Amino acid sequence: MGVGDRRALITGVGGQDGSYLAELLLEQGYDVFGTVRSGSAADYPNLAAVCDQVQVIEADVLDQDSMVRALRACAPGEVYNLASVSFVPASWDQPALTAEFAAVGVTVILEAIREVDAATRFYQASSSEIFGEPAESPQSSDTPLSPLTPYGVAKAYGHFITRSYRRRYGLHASTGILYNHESPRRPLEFVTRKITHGAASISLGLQQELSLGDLDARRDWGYAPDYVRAMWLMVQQDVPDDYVVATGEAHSVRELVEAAFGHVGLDWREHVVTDSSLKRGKAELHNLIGDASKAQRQLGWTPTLGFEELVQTMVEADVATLRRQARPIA
Ligand code: G4F
Repeated sequence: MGVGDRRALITGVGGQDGSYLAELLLEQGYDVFGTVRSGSAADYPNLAAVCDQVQVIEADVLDQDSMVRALRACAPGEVYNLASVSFVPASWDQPALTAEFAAVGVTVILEAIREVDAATRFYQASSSEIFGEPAESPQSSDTPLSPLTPYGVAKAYGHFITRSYRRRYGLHASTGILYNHESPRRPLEFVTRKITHGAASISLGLQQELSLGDLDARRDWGYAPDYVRAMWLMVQQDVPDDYVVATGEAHSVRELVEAAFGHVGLDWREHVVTDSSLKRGKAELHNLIGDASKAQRQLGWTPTLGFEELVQTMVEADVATLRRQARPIA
């Protein structure tokens, strides 16, 4: 297939990752299609820069007929399944719905691919949450799964069913076990964006304090545009496989707060309060650090942004957005 013939379908195209992936594929000369449950590209702020280039199809990952129709309508060579609940605490409030989207939905798409064109390449968004309480640290794609949260359990199903279809039916189906990946497009409930937006807002006098949960919690945080590049690289390989995508460095929430507030010249201790209702207690995950050496070796993938630069990029984006919003309309 020539470069000009390349067509890709992204489920969850309106989210952080979907929108960055759409931009990357458009740059590579793809025709990009995205499924949304309803509405048009213009309803998704993350797609603002590319909304007239991404062709949106209404389809539901829980409805196989609608996925079959979507695949027939755009005949993609590559399908990226990014549709899922993504906020982990919400998965405790809606565990069955989480399982439907993050687990059953994967099977629906794999079945639709088998029905329409089994040569279609498939990417499944797995997550470090599938390691839950890991038996080793750092984790690689060989580390046994031990999920703890409903989200992690559902993602583990999606991970295994993708491998199962790869083996049983020979599908070109890969999984990316992605560790936390952030950007200015991260919704505000996630801790990175909550902190960078909070620091920006306090520095502009728009907010006084910021409530957070466990400051000692640690995560391996990377930059979302780097991680969508890894997704694309996986799908370009001759042989499908599973890859960990991570920076290999963990930082605490306290370090994140220090970096964000420091960037706007504030002492975080004067503004951050802890709220025990935001702590996850026994549901908190520890020791999640990824070993991305296989992705580095086989895909030639390396992250471009380190922790400090990531925080700086996000704080600066939040300051710029808040300034723009505060400006009176002429
Ligand atoms: O930003 P978080 O909510 O992300 P979490 O739960 O690690 O999940 C993210 O990464 C996963 C791995 O890639 C994805 F699968 C998942 O979809 C999502 O993208 O929380 C990060 C850490 C946790 O340890 C949490 O306890 O920050 C801690 N934290 C401390 N205070 C807080 C807060 N998290 C949130 N959301 N809000 C707080 O006030």
